[in-house]
Amino acid sequence: MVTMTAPAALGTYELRLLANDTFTLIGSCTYQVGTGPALPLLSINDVTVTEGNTGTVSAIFNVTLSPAATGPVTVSFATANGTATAGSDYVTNSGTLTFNAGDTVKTVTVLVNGDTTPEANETFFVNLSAPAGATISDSQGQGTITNDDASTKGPHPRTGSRATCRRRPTRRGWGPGSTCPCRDPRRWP
Ligand SMILES: [Ca+2]
Ligand SMILES: [Ca+2]
Ligand SMILES: [Ca+2]
Repeated sequence: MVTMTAPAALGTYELRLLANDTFTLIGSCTYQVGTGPALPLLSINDVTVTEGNTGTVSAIFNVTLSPAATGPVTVSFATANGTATAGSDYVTNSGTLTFNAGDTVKTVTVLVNGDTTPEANETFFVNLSAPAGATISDSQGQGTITNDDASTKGPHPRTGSRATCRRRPTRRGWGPGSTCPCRDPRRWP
């Protein structure tokens, strides 16, 4: 038996067998050093949902495998905060997707919590990692939560924002001539 180490450079090579005493060519064959067939690609899309005021709304992400594989493909997924916060704005989700032979699309559902709090539009992410049987071409889906709550408060005296002030009035009340007692614009959400 002959064991050979393949050359590092890709290409076509010829293997020759020579007689030990006369260096006469006894036989030869060609062989190819290559990368093998390319793995299929995984990607995830971006999703926008309107927040709602109660219960949850589903943000459904599509994870796409292209082209379809002939064997099983798996990939892990996990949510991550952007400006939105897990636990209050949306529900954390993570796990593993399995594509059987021929499957091209799997979904990841993230539950977005409704509320009546005036906020900016907020974002979170679904990240793909640890693929098996495929490579990742787009690892991050962005979820955008469109806020649908208008403020009932007047504009902030300094910033002009119409978002609700989270600070409570003191025992003396909100103070004369002002819709908000905030001295610090950073306290205005
Ligand atoms: Ca709402
Ligand atoms: Ca919210
Ligand atoms: Ca809101």
